[in-house]
Amino acid sequence: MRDLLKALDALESEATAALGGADEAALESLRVRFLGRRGALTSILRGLPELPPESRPVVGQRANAVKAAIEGALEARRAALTAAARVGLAADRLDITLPGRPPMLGGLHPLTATLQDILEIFAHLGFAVAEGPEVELDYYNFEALNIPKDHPARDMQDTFYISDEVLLRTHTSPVQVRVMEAQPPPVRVVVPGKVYRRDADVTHSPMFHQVEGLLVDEGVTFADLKGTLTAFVRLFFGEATRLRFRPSFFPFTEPSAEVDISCVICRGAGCRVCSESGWLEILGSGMVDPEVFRFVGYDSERFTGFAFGMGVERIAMLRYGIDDIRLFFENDLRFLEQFHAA
Ligand code: 2NL
Repeated sequence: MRDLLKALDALESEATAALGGADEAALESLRVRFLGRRGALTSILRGLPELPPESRPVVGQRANAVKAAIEGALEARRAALTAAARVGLAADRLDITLPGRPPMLGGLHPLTATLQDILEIFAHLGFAVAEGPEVELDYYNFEALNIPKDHPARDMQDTFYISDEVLLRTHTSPVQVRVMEAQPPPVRVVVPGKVYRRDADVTHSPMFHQVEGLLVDEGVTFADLKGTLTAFVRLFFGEATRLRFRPSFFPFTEPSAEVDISCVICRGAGCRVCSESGWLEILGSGMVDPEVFRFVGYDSERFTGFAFGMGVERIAMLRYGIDDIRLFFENDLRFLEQFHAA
């Protein structure tokens, strides 16, 4: 009996010590070890009937007390671990009231927005969009547009040549020549795209964007040119905008006219943007020269047409009051973020 009581004492202190430092995972294996069907306590309780009758109540009561103590220690430890876990959860808890970091939103580049607006207006006026190669033959860029070999516009200073007959297009007109070659009149197209010229300062970039337009049909007159360009200008810059058609010269149009609009900044009063003149030049235009029609095989006795060309950068600079063309190509966010639509 004395040995059994000693063993129960040892069991109690061993179990309470082990449980005191146990983590969640150890708790169950300790329960099995000390209280399980094959544990020390169970075997002592099973052996009770073998003991002398006077020892049974003493050992039995002590064994039950040890069992209760171990169960108590087990429960206490489980409660302590649960409480600790709760404290941990509260400390780590996600604060869902904290405002999120807003994702950076992209926006249209000012040149893209300007080009889209220009094309949308001409689509509304019934023009289709045509595109063509940036690497072009001399024939389409110059020859078929009535720009002879000795013309100043063909000067090495202005054109990026790839070989004798191949170059980077200096305007999008060659696309219109290709359109006319490919289809008979009527033609009504606008041609957006990149063009290249050997030129670089605050208002010139070696690569810039143009939109040209071409309309060919029977009975087309200069009045159609004026009406179409007036409609475009008033839709783009506003109904109050005034226009001025000034005589000019292009090898591929006759007669030719440059179009000025009343200054979008000062409305004609005179300011820095319009050099105090009240007017801004925004595009070139004219009636297609019969010589161009001859190159593409159109009958110039039957058909007439008008054409025009504008620089997208120039129009965007006037529209937004930008004084340096290079800002469009530096991709500085401090510049670009100012064009994000409200
Ligand atoms: C300007 C002037 C212009 C054209 C472009 C053209 C095209 C063909 C035939 C005749 Cl296929 N003309 N294009 C005509 C007049 C002016 O552009 O100052 N552009 C920025």
